[in-house]
Formats: sequence, C-alpha cells, structure tokens
Amino acid sequence: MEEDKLYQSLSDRLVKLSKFPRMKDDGKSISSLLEEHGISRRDFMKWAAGMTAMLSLPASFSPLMAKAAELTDRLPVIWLHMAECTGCSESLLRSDAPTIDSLIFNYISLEYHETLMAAAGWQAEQTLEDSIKKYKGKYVLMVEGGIPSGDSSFYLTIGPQGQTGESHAREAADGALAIFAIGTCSSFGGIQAAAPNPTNAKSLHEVTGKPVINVPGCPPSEKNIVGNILQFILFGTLPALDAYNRPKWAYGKRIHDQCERRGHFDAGEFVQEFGDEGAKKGYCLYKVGCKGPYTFNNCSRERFNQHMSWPVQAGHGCIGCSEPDFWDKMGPFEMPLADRLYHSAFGGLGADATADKIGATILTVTALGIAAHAVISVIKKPKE
Ligand code: FSX
Ligand code: SF4
Ligand code: F3S
Repeated sequence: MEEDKLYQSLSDRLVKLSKFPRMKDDGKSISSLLEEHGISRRDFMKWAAGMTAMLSLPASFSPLMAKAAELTDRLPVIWLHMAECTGCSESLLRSDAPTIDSLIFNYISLEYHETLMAAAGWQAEQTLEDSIKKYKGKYVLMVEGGIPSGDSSFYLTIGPQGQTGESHAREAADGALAIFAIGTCSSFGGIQAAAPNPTNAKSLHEVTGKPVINVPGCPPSEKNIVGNILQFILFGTLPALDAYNRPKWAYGKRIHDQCERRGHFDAGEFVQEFGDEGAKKGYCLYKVGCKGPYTFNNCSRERFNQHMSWPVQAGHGCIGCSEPDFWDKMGPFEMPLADRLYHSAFGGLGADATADKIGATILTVTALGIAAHAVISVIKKPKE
C-alpha cells in the first residue's frame, strides 16, 4: 500500500537522521525539556497528532511526527532578520507559558538568530560567517523581513562592517540546503514595500533569485512556522506549493471556507458596524471589511496561541495578511472589497477563485519570477 511505503521511507529517513550528531552540547533531549516545563508525554503525543493532521498525513503517522520533533536539533538553521517588526519570531516565542511549538523552536539548532543569540557586534558577525562555512550545503535558511534593495539597499545595514541586508541574504542563500521566507515581508516585501516603497524593499526570492518556500502571514502562526520545519525534517523535500510558493497544506484553502461565521454569511446575516447587535451575535464581518473570501491561510482552522483565537473570532475581519501586496490591495481594511475584486482586479473570478487562478490572473507568476513546479525540480535532496 502507498501509505505503508510512505511510512517506511519516512521512518528510514528519520533513522538516518538520528545518526547525525546532536548539535547542542547541553545534553537535553526534547523529552527532558518538556518535562522541565510540566508538559506530559501524553500532551506531546496529542500535539504530534495535531501536527500530523495539519500536514494532511494519516493519523497513524503521529509517532513519526513526534520523532521528527525530537530530531530538530540535527538540522542547522540560520535565521536572518531584515526590515520588519520581528513579529514572526514573537509569534513563536511570546506566549505567557512556553508552548510545545516554542520549545521546539528553542530546541532547533539555531546557529544564528539575531534576536535570540547572546553574541553581538563582531562576535555575531563571526558566528554567521563560521556557520555559513561550516554547514555549507547543509543548513536551512529562514529569513524574516523585506529586503531594501539596489540603490536603496543602504537603508538596511547589519553588523559592525555595515554590510547591507541584501548582501547578507544573498551570501546566506548561496550555501543553503533549503530556504524559507518567514512572514509576508520576506515572502512578498511586506509593509515596507507599500507604495511608494521608499526603500525598494523586495521579497527574499526577488533578491536572491533562489527557489524560496514562502510562509506568509503578518505574522504567520507558530503552527505554520514549526509545521514547515517538521515537514522538511520528515520528507527532506519541499511540500506541494501554490502559485505564490506557499505550501498547500497550510495555504491551500480560503479563510472563508473554514470560518466559524460562514453560516451567517450564507444566511445573509452581517455586522453592519462594529458594536451593533450583529456584532454581539457573532454575525459575519464581510460588510465591515473581512477579506476572508480572498485570503488563503489556515487561521480559521488552526488559530493562533495554542488554538486560542484568531482575528475573526476576536471580532475584526481578516485583512488578508498572507496575500501578496495586501498592504496596497486589501485596503481599506474596514470596508468590503467586493466590487473591486469581483468585477475588475480578479477579472470576475470572485470568491470562487482559487489562489492559483487568482495568481494567474492578476499578480502573475512571472511577476514573482517563480513557477511552483520549477521550484520543486531544482530542489536538492538533503545530504544524508
Ligand atoms: Fe512583522 Fe516578521 Fe509582519 Fe513582517 O512578521 S509580523 S512586519 S510579516 O516580517 O516581523
Ligand atoms: Fe468569516 Fe469573513 Fe467569510 Fe464572514 S467574510 S464568513 S467573517 S471569513
Ligand atoms: Fe492574517 Fe487574515 Fe489570518 S489577517 S492572521 S490571514 S485571519
């Protein structure tokens, strides 16, 4: 059976990976870390089952997911910051009590992360250079933030030598095994790329010319960040991607399709203004600007902060934060976009369009310079 074969090949891969040396010398396993924070094995297995479902794998693969989490300290990760608010890192790290996702993030072999590491100045610069050399062709590069480029690249300089973010990103991308753009800024340019884009901020793909897996959202949820790391550990290949190079397991469906207020949309029950009777009854937020019908992400299913809540549950519409150019194209955020999107920009495709169709219609694949299948074909297999 296909499923058995897949199970076997993933488990063989994990066995090979487990023979790699642990990259941390504190001797702590993920189990001891969880125990220290009062998280039981049972909770961990429940979490692994949730991750397995999120990645659309059969429930019987949960033990493999748990094993993959235990092996995240075998993969060197370099995490760079560009022009952004650091919300992507915060999304993972700022919960009142450490979550399993945040513990996994701490457990990963983060060779370089400007916000988290103790080193600064020359020492930090050295750490980055050393990591790039030492793990050439073996590290995963994760970049947060849009990248001021060309004649405007000096708007972002990093480190004691004043190297531009643009050249930092290019150098690190050259030796990477796989590259992830974490957040909408790195995926598509982000807020700093909003018209008139004074710093000429660009996406990671545009700046490096490399195949990049985009994990957008401003910020993306902790689940989507950690899920991508686990997917890579498990498969060693890239996931199926949509026209904007977003993994389909996370960005394959619209917010609107899985929204808890969808029944009210279908019944024509709308909040007319914030604070009205409809708002108190949890009616649909479309008329006060929800962009859920045009936004591809799993927020309505996975939510944020350990499944606690998400924008629509909190009472504000989705602003489309995981879509390219949302900063210019989704506004005004508290007014419906229906007319523009249904009749002009989306060429009449309306709310039934899929991301791929929309991609082909307005923000063309060529504009991004990537085609999903081309990306998959050039991906290197991890060295084992
Ligand atoms: Fe902020 Fe990350 Fe938004 Fe951007 O997130 S949450 S501005 S996507 O790069 O820090
Ligand atoms: Fe939910 Fe927004 Fe769709 Fe209404 S328009 S059902 S609030 S996603
Ligand atoms: Fe962003 Fe909309 Fe989700 S605003 S966080 S994509 S609900």
